[in-house]
Amino acid sequence: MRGKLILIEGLDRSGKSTQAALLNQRIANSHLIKFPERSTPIGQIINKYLTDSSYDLSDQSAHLLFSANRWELAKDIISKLNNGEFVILDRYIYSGIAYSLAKSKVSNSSNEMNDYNWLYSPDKGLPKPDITLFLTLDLQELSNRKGWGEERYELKEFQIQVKSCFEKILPPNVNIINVNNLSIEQVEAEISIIVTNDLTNDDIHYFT
Ligand code: NYM
Ligand code: MG
Repeated sequence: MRGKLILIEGLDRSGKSTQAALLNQRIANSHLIKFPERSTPIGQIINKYLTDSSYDLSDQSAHLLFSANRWELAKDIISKLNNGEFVILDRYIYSGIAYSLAKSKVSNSSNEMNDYNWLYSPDKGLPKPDITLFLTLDLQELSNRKGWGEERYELKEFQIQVKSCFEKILPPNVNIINVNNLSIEQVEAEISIIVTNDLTNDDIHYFT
């Protein structure tokens, strides 16, 4: 039986990485992959872009690099799934589309950055998650959360755009969890129910 691909997407400061790590601990035989994966050749460029505000890339280049970073790991993900291992993703193609789309809302950017099909097409062919979760926060709570400001995109005003862009582009079968008033343990329990209810056995799916 192949392993499952489980994606946890969410707003910055929604507790996404904490939950991805907890789920990874709980499932035997699973691997956690966080995107961007900053250690690869392309990941190193992305890391510089995110952490060094004087290192500028065109919006299109940055978008394509985030996708290329997923392609750097695609083979590895597929082979793990075929080996019966679970793979838990912390961010994936929906972050790619939502952040780029949000950029186009806050600046006068080019047509491509506002074009869903253009933004989506480099990710076509990547393995598609069996389960997609999205951790969201109310706008008020988003504004209250601490810890903004270290990296590119970590601005409250920008995050409000990101939230609305995610809401436009998430797939119909996404499991949305509003984490506003929930403890880490409560979110963990909700995720656990969704994941265990959804383990049918079929072939790996791909984005088309
Ligand atoms: N990000 C992440 C993108 O803009 N496009 C993508 O495809 C992905 C995977 O990287 N603010 C952005 C969202 C985050 C930033 O991610 C770094 P993290 O999870 O904070 O390390
Ligand atoms: Mg971050």
